[in-house]
Amino acid sequence: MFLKRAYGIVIIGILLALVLMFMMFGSGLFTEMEETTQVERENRIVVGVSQLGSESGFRTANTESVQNAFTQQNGYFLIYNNARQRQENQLKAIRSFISQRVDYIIFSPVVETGWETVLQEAKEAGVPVILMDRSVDVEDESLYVTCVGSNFVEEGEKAGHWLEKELQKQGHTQEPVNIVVLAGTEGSSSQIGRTEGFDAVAGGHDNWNILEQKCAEFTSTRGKEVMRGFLRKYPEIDVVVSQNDDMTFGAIEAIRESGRTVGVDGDIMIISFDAVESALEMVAEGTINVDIECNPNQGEYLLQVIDMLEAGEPVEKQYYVEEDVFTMENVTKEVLDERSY
Ligand code: GZL
Repeated sequence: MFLKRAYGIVIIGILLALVLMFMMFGSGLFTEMEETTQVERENRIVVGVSQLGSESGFRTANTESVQNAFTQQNGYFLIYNNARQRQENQLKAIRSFISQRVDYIIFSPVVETGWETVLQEAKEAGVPVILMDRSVDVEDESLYVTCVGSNFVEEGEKAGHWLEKELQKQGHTQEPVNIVVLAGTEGSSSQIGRTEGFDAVAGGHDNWNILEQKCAEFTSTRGKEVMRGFLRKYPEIDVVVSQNDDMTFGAIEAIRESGRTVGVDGDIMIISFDAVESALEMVAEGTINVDIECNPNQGEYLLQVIDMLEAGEPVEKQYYVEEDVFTMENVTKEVLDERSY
């Protein structure tokens, strides 16, 4: 009995000693970490990045290009947040960056609207905001310094012009052309721009019937589900316009499950956007007819912009990244070997 009591006293003594040690050093440990972080931050340009999510191959490459640019070796301290496709998470992240007094905020807005208040807060706090990939719809354009991204209307027009040429080549200029559209995230500048651009071209062709445009959230799962619905609803589909490769992958699965074929020699033509490597392989084999590139490698462009701002040089309101259009004719082995995304 005595031994049990002694054992208990020893255990309690050890626990008390541990608690005491933690109180003495534990906080010091955290203070030390904070101080280290503070020291690290002081010597570098601090950039808060709010990425909208990780929904697609494009997004993964876009995130990698930013993380590869804003490195310690390049003199940066990167604070990164993934908003998982939710605007409220981006708003929280931006407010957190403001409270952490970062030097710059970079974000890819999941949708175009709803940013005025938080951008006004950043402006009042003196934190410059740079848009990446997508843009915002605000009255006061002084709320952001610049946007580095794609010309989505031009991308949509490229898709339309390719279809014009293809149908002319096939002598298919009078008969009805039945088109369905898998749209990206409703209200995103990529969905708005690509739709506007393609519709502008389609409006010049009375025989083009856009049967339906439906949101499939830029993901392959939703792309497959929405395409299945289109196939059930429309017996005659000639063209699928899919606003990103991930939705295209899902749509092709659904079309093949229905017993129909796709691509250059298939029942249904496939027009896609992004041109990630795995999609270009499908272009090369004739499964996807054309892929309109959307270049995710924006990190280097963003670095140059911040270098200019740091040097007090003026910057443009909009920078467009270079982009191409891929068909079987120009997806060579070299293109695939050199592809970084
Ligand atoms: C376009 C980008 C789009 C891509 C999709 O710049 O915003 O979002 O086309 C991604 O793959 O989800």
